[in-house]
Formats: sequence, C-alpha cells, structure tokens
Amino acid sequence: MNLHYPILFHRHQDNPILTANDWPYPIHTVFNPGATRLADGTTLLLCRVEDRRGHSHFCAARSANGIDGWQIENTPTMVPDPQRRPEELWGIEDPRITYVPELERYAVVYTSFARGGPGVSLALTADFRDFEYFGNVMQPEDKDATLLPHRIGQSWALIHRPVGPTGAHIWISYSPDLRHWGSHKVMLEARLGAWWDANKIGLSPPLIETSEGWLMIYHGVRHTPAGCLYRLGLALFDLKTPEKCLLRGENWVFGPETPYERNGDVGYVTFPCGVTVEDDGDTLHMYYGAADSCIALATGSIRTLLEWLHASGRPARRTVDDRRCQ
Ligand code: BMA
Repeated sequence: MNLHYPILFHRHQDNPILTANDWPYPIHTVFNPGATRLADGTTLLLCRVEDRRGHSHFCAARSANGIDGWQIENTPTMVPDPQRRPEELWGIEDPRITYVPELERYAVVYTSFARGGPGVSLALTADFRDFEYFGNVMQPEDKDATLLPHRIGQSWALIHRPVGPTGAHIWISYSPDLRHWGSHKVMLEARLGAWWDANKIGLSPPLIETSEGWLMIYHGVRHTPAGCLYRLGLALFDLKTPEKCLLRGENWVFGPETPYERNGDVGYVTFPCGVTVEDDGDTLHMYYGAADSCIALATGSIRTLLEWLHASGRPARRTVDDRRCQ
C-alpha cells in the first residue's frame, strides 16, 4: 500500500467481524451481507451463507453498535424455495436492503441462481421474519441490484447489472408497481482497456442519498493472468435523474490488501453489499465480503468521499446506449 493515496475507508481492527466459526449451525462460509439500521438503531446484517453444497441462503445477524455483540439467528432467515420460485434452484446471493418509507417495508433485492444463470429477485418485509416474494424482476443474466428508497417522479427505480453483448455495465430501470420494469438506461459503464474497472462493474451497496446527489460505491473487476481483482470506486448521480452521472473517480478507493481479503475461496475480492449511516449523518459502516469467505467492516465519511469526488472526479462518458455511435 502506498501511503500517498488518501485512505477513504478504514478497516476495523477486529476484522473479520464475522466468520463461519461464529455460526450456530453448520455452514461453509459467510460473506457479502446486506445491511440496514432498524427503527431502534440496531444494525441488521442479512448475511449470505454458503453451505457445503455450494448453495447460498441468507441469515440475519443483529448488533446494537454494528461492530460486535452480533446475535445470529439460529436458523436461516431467507431460504431458496425452488418449488415456488424455480429461479432459486441453486440458491440466493448478495442481498441489498433499502428501507422504503412509502411502503413501510424493507426491500430486499438479491441474486437468484438457477439453470438460466443469475437473475434479480425482489422481496418486501417489515420485520425480516415474513417476506412477500415478487420473484424474478430482471431475467438472467443480471445481478448487483438495489431499489431506490423512494419514487423518482412517479416511478420506482431499480439499479442492476445485466450482461449483454456490449459488456457488463450498470443500468437503471423504472416501474409503476415494482413488477413491470422499463425505460432501461445505462448509468455507468465498465471502462475497458487497462483500467482497474475495465472488465465488469456492478453496484455494491445501495446508493447513499446526499444533498449533492446519489453517492454510489461500485465494484470494478479487472481480469489478470492470475485471476480477477475486485476493487471499489465512487460515482455521484443526479438526484432527480439518477442515470445522469455527475462525477466518477478515476482511481479505486478500496481493494484487497489484507490476508483475509487476499486468501479465501475466491482471493483478492472486497465485495460490500451493505452500508449504514451512523447517527451523526456522516459516518459510514461499510460491510463487505472478503475473499468470499468472511465478513469485514470498514468505516468512511460521506463528506470525505464527496470531497474526494469533487477533487478528482469528472462526468462519465456513456457510449453503450449512444444511438449516434455506429
Ligand atoms: C461476483 C458475485 C459475488 C462474488 C464475486 C467474487 O460475481 O457473484 O457474489 O463475491 O463474484 O467471487
């Protein structure tokens, strides 16, 4: 690590904060948790748990301070149900949680995995015990999805990462009812070439709403002869027109450096699906899967991330949906 680059996220000294050894029932690994703060301030992580078949389900862990003292449910919280939802045949992965005040529900958007490939599924819950399942809202191949917490104009907005002939870019789609989606638009593209986010990008935690715009922490993947590198970057989008990118940083801001991020089932992966904002309105707790094997915590500051974007970011170019490019 070169100390001349600013450190925007600070790893917690007790990382990893959750591992398979903490689980009350037999599991292989735990990683990529969604996160939210409940009405009483408790932090809830919806952890992706992988069993020894290789299939994943979700299990909730709760903590008063979001750091330690995790109370882990004794049984799985959300389980794949291929009888009712065939798209979950091989498991459910990578949940992102958004509280939606209009519905008085949390939206859990997750990857469902079956023969057709990974697709995007949605469920609503008030208490993380009972869930209303909407099934696949985006067909394969698609993942890395989240719902915005309120409508944009009249429409709900879903951010997701379909894979198509032009590559793996971040898109936004709109819906009047959470079931029928359209008005698909590209939000942010993989940069191609030799960039750190050249080969694939995807939303990581849900967007953070700030007075200056929607703040996005996204992952970028670079293929190397040794495998894939998963790192994180920042971008800012217009509040009223979220497909409009106001600023995108050039450098990555977080990546695999420690032994628990570099060694595991899939090494060199830092993959957050959840972020919470502490009571001061600025401090972020970013929860991430490390090497697809454990859960770690890094803290940051919204103000500092925005300052960094203003200092080093620039508006992003979009070419994938530019009808003038032949
Ligand atoms: C991505 C997702 C994540 C995983 C990462 C690294 O495509 O499937 O669940 O953490 O790959 O394996």
